[in-house]
Amino acid sequence: MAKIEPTQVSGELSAAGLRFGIAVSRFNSFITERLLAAALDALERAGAASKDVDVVRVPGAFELPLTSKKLAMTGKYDALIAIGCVIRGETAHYDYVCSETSRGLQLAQMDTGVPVVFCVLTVDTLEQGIDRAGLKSGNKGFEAGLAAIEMGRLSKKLRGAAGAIPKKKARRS
Ligand code: INI
Repeated sequence: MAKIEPTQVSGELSAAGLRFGIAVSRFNSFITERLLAAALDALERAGAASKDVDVVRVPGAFELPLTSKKLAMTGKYDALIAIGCVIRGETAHYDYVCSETSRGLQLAQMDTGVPVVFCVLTVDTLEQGIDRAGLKSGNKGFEAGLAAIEMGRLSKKLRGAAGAIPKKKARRS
């Protein structure tokens, strides 16, 4: 059995003092507004203040990456949440919107260093979307809120460079 005791680093689920930006797609708003409500609920329960949360609406999921990147570049936010819902249709449109949205959101966080939580449902039917926005499968918006808090806290810690990670006292042998 290994005796090594690594330093453990993670982000606490406390939102007090953290600033959040949320980009929400108006396309399929029946779903996205429910995801948004649950994300806000998570932030509020964890102590976020109204003044520290901004909500920006965009036409569709495809517009989430650019908007998230612009929000990240303001330097105002500890974490962002991108909320959308793409429902498969009869053409390949769904595939383009899904792949470019996920790729763009990943690029936005990698380019800026600001965590961007992926809260874009990619579903085959409206029913699958509803299930994930407060029915059978819980609410992915709430999960996204928690992920944003954890990543916002973690990023703050890691940004603080070496001093942010607690040093263990050397054990006397
Ligand atoms: N946008 C969505 O957010 N969800 C969809 O299901 C969707 N479908 O199916 O077309 C969708 N399309 C619009 C797209 O995101 C852009 O807003 C549009 O192409 C303008 O750039």
